[in-house]
Amino acid sequence: MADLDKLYEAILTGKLNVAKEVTNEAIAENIDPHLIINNYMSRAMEDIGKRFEEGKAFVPELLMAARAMKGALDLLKPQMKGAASHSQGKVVIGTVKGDLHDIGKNLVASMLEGCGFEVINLGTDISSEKFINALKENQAQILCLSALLTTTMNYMQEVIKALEENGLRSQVKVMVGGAPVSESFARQIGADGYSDNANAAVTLAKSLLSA
Ligand code: B12
Repeated sequence: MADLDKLYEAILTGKLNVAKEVTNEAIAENIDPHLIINNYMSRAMEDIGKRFEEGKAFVPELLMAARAMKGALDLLKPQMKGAASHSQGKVVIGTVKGDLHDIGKNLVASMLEGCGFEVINLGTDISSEKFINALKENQAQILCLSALLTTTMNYMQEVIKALEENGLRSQVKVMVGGAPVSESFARQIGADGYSDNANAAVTLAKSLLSA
């Protein structure tokens, strides 16, 4: 039996190999990837975040945890594909300029992919020009913007402005998220939707496209 508490512990303490080992065991046992991510992996990242905020963990520990999280998530990604038989729509996603946090954004991307969306994941530190080019190139219907810093969240508004300037605003639904982002901030900058977790992001994406 895969010991998922060991997976939680491995991410919390940044042990990549143990995290991968337990994840592979869980995959072999057909355990639902969403359960693994929501109940164990995300919880470990939340808890290392709390430790960091309390001064009990430091940047190297965060990086190790992030690496273990990413390693385990990469193994689970293919398990989440193929649930839907046809594409739900195209999504361009990225973390905005100046911001290097990508764990939450990658979770959102994986959940969307797992639920049948085609996802173009641009990475981190993405300028409005890059977002616009990717939207045009892929004719995507949804743009997902992530920011984890209070200093970078304002850049989301610049991206929305750039959409307007490029005549794309009416064709693209904009979803925003990340720890400092809120529903009221989303409304204030003119986004179409906000969610504080990856599961709700999928529901939101579906409802925006059916609206
Ligand atoms: C891990 C981490 C790092 C790692 C990032 C590794 C990586 N590859 O991502 C490293 C060590 C690199 C890092 C660096 C820094 N960090 Co940091 N980091 C964190 C930490 C502890 C956890 C973030 C995380 O991964 N959470 C887990 C994921 C799953 O949650 P999430 O990102 O919130 O995503 C969920 C939702 O928000 C939502 N979501 C996210 N994006 C989107 C997008 C859409 C469209 C939708 C719908 C939903 C959605 O769904 C996700 C999944 O459920 C946070 C603390 C915290 N509690 O958030 C600090 C934190 C964000 N960091 C902080 C700081 C200050 C920094 C640094 C400036 C530190 C420094 N002095 O160098 C640098 C900045 C580097 C940069 N330019 O970006 C501060 C920000 C403070 C602020 N008010 O701005 C925080 C809050 C810590 C703190 N309390 O001081 N950090």
